Amino acid sequence: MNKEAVLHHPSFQYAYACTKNSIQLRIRTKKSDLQSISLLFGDGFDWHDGKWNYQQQAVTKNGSCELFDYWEITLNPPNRRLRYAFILESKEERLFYCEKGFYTDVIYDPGYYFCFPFLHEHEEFQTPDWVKDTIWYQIFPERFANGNSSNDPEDTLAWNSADPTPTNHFGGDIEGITAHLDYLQELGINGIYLTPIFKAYSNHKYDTIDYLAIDPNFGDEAAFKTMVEECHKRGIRVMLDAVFNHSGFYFPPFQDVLEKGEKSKYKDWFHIHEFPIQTEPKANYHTFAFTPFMPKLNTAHPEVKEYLLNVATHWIEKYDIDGWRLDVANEVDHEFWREFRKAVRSVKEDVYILGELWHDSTPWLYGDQFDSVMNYPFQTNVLDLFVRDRLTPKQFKEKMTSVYYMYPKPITEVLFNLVGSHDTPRILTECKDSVEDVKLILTLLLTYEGSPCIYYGDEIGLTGGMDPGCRKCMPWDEAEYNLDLLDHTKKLIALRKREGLLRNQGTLTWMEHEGLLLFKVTEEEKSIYVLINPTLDEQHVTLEASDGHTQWHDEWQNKAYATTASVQVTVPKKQFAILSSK
Ligand code: ARE
Ligand code: CA
Repeated sequence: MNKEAVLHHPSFQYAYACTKNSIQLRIRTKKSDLQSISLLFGDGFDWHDGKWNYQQQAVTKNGSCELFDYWEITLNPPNRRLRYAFILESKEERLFYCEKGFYTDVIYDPGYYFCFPFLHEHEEFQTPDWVKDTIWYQIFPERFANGNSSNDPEDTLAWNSADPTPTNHFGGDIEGITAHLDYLQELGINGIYLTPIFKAYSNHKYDTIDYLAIDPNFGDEAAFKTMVEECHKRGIRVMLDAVFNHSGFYFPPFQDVLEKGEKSKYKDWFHIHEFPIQTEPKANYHTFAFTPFMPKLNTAHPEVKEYLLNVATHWIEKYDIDGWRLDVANEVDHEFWREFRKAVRSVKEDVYILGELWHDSTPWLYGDQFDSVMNYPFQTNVLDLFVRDRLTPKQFKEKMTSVYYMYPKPITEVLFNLVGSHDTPRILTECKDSVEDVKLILTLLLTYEGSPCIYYGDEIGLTGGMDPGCRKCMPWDEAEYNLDLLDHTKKLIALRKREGLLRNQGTLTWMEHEGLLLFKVTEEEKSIYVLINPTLDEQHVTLEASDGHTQWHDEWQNKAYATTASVQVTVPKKQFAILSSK
C-alpha cells in the first residue's frame, strides 16, 4: 500500500461541519491503490462495561484525479462528538490508520483516533441556499443598454458604433438594465452581477470616488431602487461589486492627502511610503497593480474599516441587494473580511459573499470570510480542453475532480462558475468562433455543480478579445444574434431550473472515459448523466443504471429513451446527450 499518499487531517476540506448536525470526512489515497476503506467511529465518551461503543461503515470512493482517489463519508453523530479512524484495504494488506499513524492491528481505543471534538451549529457552513438555484448574468453597465440619454457623458458615442476602448463611452446605464429585464427573464436567469456602479471617473468604475453615490452617468438612487425592485419582482437577485482593495485617485480622502501631505487626517488611510506623494515615474504609495490612479486602501485602519463596512451595510439596508462580489479580494487582509462577513450578515443573514480570486482560495473559504469565489480554474480547464489542446477529456475530468475536492461540498455547491468575464476574452473568441464548441461549453457550465454565470452577450455570440475588447455594447437588434446559440442557452437554463439534480441536489461523480466528458448526479430515486463529446470522433459508452432503475429518459429531447438496466449511448462528434434513469 502506498502509505505516503494517504492524506487525512481532522480539519478543513478533509473534515468539516457540513449542514445541520452532519460532519463530512474525506480521505485521499494513491489512485487505484486501495480496494476499500471503512470507518470505525463513535463518541469517545460512550463506554459500557469497559468496552467502547463504536460503529463501522464503508467510505465511498467518489472521484479520482490524475494521482489520487478521493473517498468521502457523511455522519450525523447523535452527541455531536466524534472519534474516528480508517481501515484501509489494498490487494496486499489491511492497515488501521488513525491520528497516531498506521498499525497492522485494529485498535479499539478511541484515544488513538482522529477527533472532531464537538459539532457547533454556528461552525457549520452557512452558505446562502438560494445561490444553489441561481443562474447568474454578469452585466458591465456602461455597455448593456442606454436607457436614458440625458445622463450620457459628453463624449458618448452612438450605441455599438465603435469598438470599446479603455476610455470611451456609449451611455449604458441602470435604466437601460431595467428596460431589458424582460429579456433577462425570458432567458431564464435569476441573478444579475453588476460591475461597479458607484461614482467614479472611468467607464469601468473600479476607481471609486464616492462609495455612497450612484455614478451620475449610470443614473441616480431612484433609478437604482426601481431596478432592484423590478428585479426582485421577477425573482432576480442583485449582486454589486465592492472595490475595497483600493479607491480612485479622486476619492476625497486621497485628494486630502495629496493637498495636505502628512498633515492630512487621512494620511494613514493609504499605504504611503514617503511625502510628498508622487505618481511618477512610479507611485510612492501602494496601488492596485502599477496603477497610480488606484491607491491601495489601508483596510487594517479602524477608520477605513468603519467607512467601508458602512458602505457594505448601507446598500443592503437601503436597497436590499442580495450579494457582494469583492474586487481584488486576495489582496485585502483576512481580518477585514472576517469583520465584513459579520457586518453584512448582521443586516442580511443570507447575503452572498463572493470573492474575486483567480487561484486556490482555501484560506478565504473556511466559512469565516467568503461563501464562494469566482471559479476561474473552471474556465482554465475548459479552455485547456476545448481551445488549447492541453487536456484530453480524461485529463479534464481529473482536473475537475481535483478542483472539486479542493473545497468542502457546501462551498462547491455555490461556486461561481464562469467561462468569461469583463477581464477575459469572450468564450466565442477563445473558441476561434466555433459556436459548436461554445454550445458544448455552455452545456457543461449550465449542468455542472455550483452557481453558473453567463457573461452578458455570450448567449447571443458576442465576440471580443482581452479587456477592453470583451466589453462591446450589447446589441438589441436580433439580426445580430446567433439565435441558435441563444435558443440553446435558454433550453439549458430551462432544463437546469426543471431538474433539481442539476441544481446541486445530488452527488456528482465524474466517470472515466477517454473521449467523453461524462458525469452523473445521483440521489435516491433518480440519476442524471451528462455526456459531452469535445472530440472530432463519435464516442460510445455503456451506462449502467443505479440498482433497480430501468426507466431511461432523454432529458434534452424530453422523450423516453430505454427501459433496460444498462444502455449503449453513441455521442456524435461535437455533440452531447443528457439522460436520466430512475
Ligand atoms: C487597465 C487596462 C488593462 C491593463 C490593466 C493593468 O485596461 O488592459 O491590463 O490596466 O493594470 C479595472 C478595469 C481594467 C483596468 C484596471 C486597472 O476593469 O480595465 O485595466 O482596472 O486600471 C488581476 C487581479 C484581479 C483584477 C485583474 C484585472 O488579481 O483582481 O487583474 N480584476 C479586478 C476587476 C478588474 C479591475 C480591477 C480588478 C481593478 O475585475 O476589472 O480592473 O479594480 C491572471 C492572474 C490574476 C489577474 C488575471 C487578469 O489570471 O492570476 O491575478 O487578475 O490574470 O489579469
Ligand atoms: Ca445613458
